[in-house]
Amino acid sequence: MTESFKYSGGKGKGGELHQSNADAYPTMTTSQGCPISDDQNSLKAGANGPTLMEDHILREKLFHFDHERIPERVVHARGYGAHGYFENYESLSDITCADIFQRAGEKTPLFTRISTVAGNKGSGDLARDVRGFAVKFYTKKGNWDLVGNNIPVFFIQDAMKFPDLIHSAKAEPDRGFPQAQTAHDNFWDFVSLTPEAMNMVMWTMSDRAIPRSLRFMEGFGVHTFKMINAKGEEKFVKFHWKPKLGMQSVVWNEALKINGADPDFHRRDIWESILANDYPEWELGLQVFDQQFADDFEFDIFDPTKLIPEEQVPIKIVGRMVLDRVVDNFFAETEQVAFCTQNIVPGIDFTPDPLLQGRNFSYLDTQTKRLGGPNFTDIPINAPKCPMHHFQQDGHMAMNNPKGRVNYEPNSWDADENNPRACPEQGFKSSSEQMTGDKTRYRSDTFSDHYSQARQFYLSQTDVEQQHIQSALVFELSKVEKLAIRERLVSHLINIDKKLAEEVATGLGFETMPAAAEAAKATRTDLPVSDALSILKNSINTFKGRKLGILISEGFDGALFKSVTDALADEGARYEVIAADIGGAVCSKGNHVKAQQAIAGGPSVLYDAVLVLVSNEGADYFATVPEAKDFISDAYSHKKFIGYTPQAQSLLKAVGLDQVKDNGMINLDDKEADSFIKTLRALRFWER
Ligand code: HDE
Repeated sequence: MTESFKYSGGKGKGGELHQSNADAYPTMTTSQGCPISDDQNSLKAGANGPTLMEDHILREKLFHFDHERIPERVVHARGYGAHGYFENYESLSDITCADIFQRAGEKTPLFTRISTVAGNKGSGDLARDVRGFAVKFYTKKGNWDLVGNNIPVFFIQDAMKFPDLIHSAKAEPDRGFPQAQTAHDNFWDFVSLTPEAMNMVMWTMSDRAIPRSLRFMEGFGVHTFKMINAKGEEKFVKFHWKPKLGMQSVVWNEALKINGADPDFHRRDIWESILANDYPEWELGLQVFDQQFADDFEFDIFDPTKLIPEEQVPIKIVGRMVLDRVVDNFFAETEQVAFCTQNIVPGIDFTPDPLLQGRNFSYLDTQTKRLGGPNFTDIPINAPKCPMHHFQQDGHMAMNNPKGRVNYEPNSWDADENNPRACPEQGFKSSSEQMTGDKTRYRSDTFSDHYSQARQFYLSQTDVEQQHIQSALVFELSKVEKLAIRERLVSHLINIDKKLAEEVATGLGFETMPAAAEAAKATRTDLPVSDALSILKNSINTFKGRKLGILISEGFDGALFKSVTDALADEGARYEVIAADIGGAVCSKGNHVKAQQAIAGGPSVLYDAVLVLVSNEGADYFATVPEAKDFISDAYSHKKFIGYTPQAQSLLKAVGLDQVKDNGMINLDDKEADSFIKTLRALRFWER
């Protein structure tokens, strides 16, 4: 049955469609509420005459349209947000008096926005990049913004260098490209002259920078913060988000192809999973430590280019974040949300981390520019959900205007809700700290070890992950034109791991190795491997939340289709059907199955694994279709599991895989659907 569309209406003299407010449609008005009689034609002097200035309806419509854009974020322009809640597992009153952590089981509403950093608003989701991971908790004692990344360390140690870092990473200023990628001279020039960036460079060249889904990556607060309890006792804390469905990334060649096939891959995935009630979920973890640990630790805890391995300070899981509601309006919520690192609440405090200190200025400043004035805090997505009472007033777009006469303090007017006073007991108190020292521009020498943790990260990876880092470095540096920059970067790699440096040098076709970069501090070789730093060492063996692509043709095996899709549902996984055309196909039993993709628009890069469910004739046909051949050969080279039945033989032959018998190629004739799905839990067949 075809779906019916409401497009009925009368025709104008030019044949244009005029839809009217019949059938219970509301009346269209101007933004002043004036009803509109004709939304197709402007007011003219005669049918072929010029448009009249008097046409207030046209002028208002164009005026508003002309002002639809606001400046995109200087960084993190491309992002996607959703609503949800934080559920606190147990009272943390021994560590913090932050209201959100006081009561077990309490839920606090929140809004989360995940983003790439370098690309413009319209850039592709699969850029090799850090992901921003920003959460706004609407607590009962004010908004707390935890504005982190999916990588626990940062490129630089001082806010002074942030504009330089970002200028170097974004499109080069003369040519305006490349877009959303660091594979160009300026970025590698800057970082190769900034050795403190090396730890983060290892992370951004790793699979962490190309997540399969925003649901399958960790998040980190990065800086060390403080928590303070009601007695005034202080602890240091680092924040972690652990994805419920484990971590997973794509391979680089796949990322490049996804960006072409579906540049909205990550945002679509969030949208679809929430609408399917398969809610993205993370647990919040804290690394809590004291001054003694800080004094004993190998690095300065205020240096944001360093992390604290989980093996040294275990993570205490304290609650979970569930994203269960998509936005009603992308602009109003995802675009207008204004995260500010300085939005904290009693019980949490800053540390002197020089990056965090700089951010506390920058975010408020940038939001004022982006959203047009100081009243952006009244936009619903930014407004606290707890009572607010203050004497700030007026300014552009003032919407939340206090009543009454009193707008200053001290005053001698009566107590009412428009006459707030400070609360010495429960109000925000900065932790007291003794500070001494000269006023100086000085980088602490406790920040000078640039390579040891980069080495620790690299050595903590599996062989497969190390190879990915090598290839990523070779890929990026191959796009760098200046040989001296390539060499300079390799000279740093020698200080991280000699073998890595040699592999990259070989990949770049160097004839001789450069000398090692001069190190401010020699690389420590005694840091133990940290398994927590690897994605693959932490796989959780599930296909839940993943997607199988099922390629069908006319006459496919309907019974097998049913058993596989039933098993997928039991696993909590989803599937899409890909067919010769979007009409789908009729199975051997005569049942029609709709397709979600035609083969030309549904490449296997969009799926975690594929199943080729075709008849003999279907296989013969697909063997002549280039996209169908890519479907299989890409899945194979991206190390995906490929399920098939013997009928697929001619298609497999067409891509040279008919004789391949590795354990990632699964003949469904020999295997039950359930056990096929169990095999998929490994996510990739890396041995291939
Ligand atoms: Fe940001 N950063 N940043 N940043 N950042 C912004 O704020 C800045 C840094 C991060 O989804 C901007 O609203 C400075 C570290 C996220 O809306 C801006 C420094 C980390 C987001 C800004 C840093 C981040 C931003 C741009 C060095 C991880 C997106 C537009 C001192 C811990 C939030 C805006 C969203 C956004 C400045 C470093 C994360 C310009 C000056 C480190 C997730 O204010």
